[in-house]
Amino acid sequence: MYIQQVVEMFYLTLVAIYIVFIISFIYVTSRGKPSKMATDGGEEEHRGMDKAEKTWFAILITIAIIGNALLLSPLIPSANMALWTKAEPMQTYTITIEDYQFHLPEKPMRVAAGVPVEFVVLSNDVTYGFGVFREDGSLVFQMQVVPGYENKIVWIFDEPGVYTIRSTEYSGPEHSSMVVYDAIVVEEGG
Ligand SMILES: [Cu+2]
Repeated sequence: MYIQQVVEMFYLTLVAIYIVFIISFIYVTSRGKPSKMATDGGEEEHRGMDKAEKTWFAILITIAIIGNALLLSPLIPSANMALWTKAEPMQTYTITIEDYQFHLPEKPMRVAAGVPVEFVVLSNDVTYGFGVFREDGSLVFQMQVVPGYENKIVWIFDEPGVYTIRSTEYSGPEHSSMVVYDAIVVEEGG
């Protein structure tokens, strides 16, 4: 479990509790209650919030807005990382593709979970795809690799494991052979 997930879970729990609280407040205050001005019959009910309840309701909504603004604030590290700033890569790997072959700087490329890593992928001939897959074959991410450009992606792996690289764009007759098993090893990290 990484710190960002802990902070997010804490935030979502707070939001859930608050929503339940506001719904209860609305429910309780909207039930009919005997009017204070009830005349001799005493059967008159008045529905909805009275003035003090409306004030409390406005305070609740204000707290929700301010609390939300604070929790998504860039002052909080996880919000900062998730919403406000680009992750600064701690590591960069430059991969070249030529003649339907991936040329990795080292095999496997070792990265730590939870740490931003940058992949720069260059093509010396045609357009390829750079796709990273989990052991079960599901896709983590992919990008197009266009010749003449520095194709870059910054990724934070959240699960340790061994990952496979495949070309995800049809590039020619040898496209289907473009696979590197065990290309990336993600280790338990901070
Ligand atoms: Cu291909």
